[in-house]
Amino acid sequence: MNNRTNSLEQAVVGEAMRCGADLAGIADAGALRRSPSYQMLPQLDHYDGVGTLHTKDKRFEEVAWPEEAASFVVICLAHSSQVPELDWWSADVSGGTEGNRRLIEITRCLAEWLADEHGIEASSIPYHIERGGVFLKDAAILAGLGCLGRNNMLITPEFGPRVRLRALALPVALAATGPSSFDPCEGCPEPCRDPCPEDAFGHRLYEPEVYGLEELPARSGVYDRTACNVRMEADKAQAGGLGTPGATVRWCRRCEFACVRGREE
Ligand code: B12
Repeated sequence: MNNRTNSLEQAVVGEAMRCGADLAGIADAGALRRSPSYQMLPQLDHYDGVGTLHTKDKRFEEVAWPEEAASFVVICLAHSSQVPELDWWSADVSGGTEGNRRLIEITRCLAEWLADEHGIEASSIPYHIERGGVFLKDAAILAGLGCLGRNNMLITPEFGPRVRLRALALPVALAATGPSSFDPCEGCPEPCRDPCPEDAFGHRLYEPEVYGLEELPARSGVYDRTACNVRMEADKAQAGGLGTPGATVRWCRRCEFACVRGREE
């Protein structure tokens, strides 16, 4: 946490951990609104992919958070490769995956504490951007939980990329707990990019001059979300579809598991 952090911020982070988070931090809503993903969003040709909800307007150029949101608590739940079932998607699990179900429980626990102990009415932020969700990796980076890696995922010091995220909006402006200077990717031979079955890191798609942005997907602008999504569609098809009762989708996590940071096996 930085110098400005006071006791309420510390108490919020501490309570998030008591509720079951493995990491937690606070991001400023103004900084998140200006973050790289929000700058890139209006410039994307289309916004689609596995799990995207189909609405009439496929371009989400407006931030659609609760109007009073002044800061966000970002919650991280570790998703070790030794507990892969946390990330398996099933229509029979509330929240889609066991990991997401737990994240929802943690934010509910924290929201109750904020209301009871501090009279702060927090709003649970949905996963989907098209339902008013926030870009969770940007929020986590601004909250000091890690940095953006060469596999285009949030890399934390403790668990590497093997975490999943959720956020709670607060109507009070708490001091941000980040960003941090942590950067394990500098000089790394990037083993995370090799195992991709769709070669999603194989060529440069985003140039700083075109997007007016130095902070590009996967750092150097090589991440191809369409190629990545092909694999995820295949994972879904292999399981018989997302909505099929009894079906379990095991998403590709090769770029995640190949990262050496925080690896426990
Ligand atoms: C849509 C989506 C997908 C789509 C498209 C992904 C994409 N990046 O475009 C598909 C279906 C392909 C997908 C795939 C996966 N996803 Co996904 N996905 C999402 C979702 C809903 C939104 C992401 C998005 O559209 N981002 C917008 C685009 C523009 O961002 P971007 O490509 O990442 O590039 C931006 C950032 O890199 C950022 N950035 C770059 N540098 C810097 C520097 C700073 C300082 C900052 C602040 C930001 C920043 O700016 C870039 C714009 O230039 C989020 C949940 C959420 N609400 O955020 C989960 C999420 C990102 N996915 C997640 C995961 C785990 C996966 C998969 C591993 C599959 C799986 N097992 O679930 C793969 C991995 C893909 C990869 N290597 O990036 C996790 C990531 C956790 C982590 N440790 O990072 C999230 C956060 C969901 C969660 N449950 O926690 N996903």
